[in-house]
Amino acid sequence: MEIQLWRSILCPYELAVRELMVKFEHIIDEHKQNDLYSPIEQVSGRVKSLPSILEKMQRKHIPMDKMEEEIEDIAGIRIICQFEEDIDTVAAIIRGRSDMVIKSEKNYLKHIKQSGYRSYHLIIYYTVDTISGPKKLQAEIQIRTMAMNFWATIEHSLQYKYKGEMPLHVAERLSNAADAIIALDHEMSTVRNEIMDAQNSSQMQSNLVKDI
Ligand code: 0O2
Repeated sequence: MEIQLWRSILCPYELAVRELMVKFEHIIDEHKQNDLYSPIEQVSGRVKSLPSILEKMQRKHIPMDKMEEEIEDIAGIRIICQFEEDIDTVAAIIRGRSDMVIKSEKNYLKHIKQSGYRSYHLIIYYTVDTISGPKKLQAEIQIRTMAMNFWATIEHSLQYKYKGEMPLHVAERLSNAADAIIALDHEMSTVRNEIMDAQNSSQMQSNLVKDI
């Protein structure tokens, strides 16, 4: 298929990623402005690359006319939280929004993937306004802690390096690291209240300085 045609298909997804990032970043700002602890620490987003879309179509035998329906993560948003408890809060915020309609949810925190991967995934329907009118599309939102993100980033790079043929000793190390990440997240949760108090008071101080 012509590259120009692909560009026009992916263009609304670019818009969706940009809009969604602005909206989630605004949630951080609103919390800060109200001297509240933000359950969202950081947001990133991407449109799936064309080689990655083509690879998924081939791997899952997806025909072109079903591509947008079956590849749910063409638009991808990643939300990073400080604590595991924040993940539920963020999911609840998304469920309560009028501009994002939940299609499905996958809880890889309760059902940890065999690789050791942990994260909370939501597939949403989201409508963007294009020059041809409104377009309803899907986006995947991944919610995870900083620690989970650290593990997933390293594991993703290793998966890429070994192209699905990860040596056993590397897979074992990653599995040990995944256990350590679970322990770290639990340990951090026990000091969550202290950290939240410290952050709230430093946020209030910086707001006071801005007001002066
Ligand atoms: P990228 O580069 O992030 O886009 P599939 O996409 O076929 O693997 P499915 O059911 O469509 O599976 O989606 P799933 O498993 O709910 O989520 C897919 C995305 O979650 C992946 O996208 C990764 O971002 C992340 N993910 C899922 N499993 C793992 C894992 O074991 N390790 C890591 N590091 N990430 C994982 P992509 O397209 O693989 O990559």
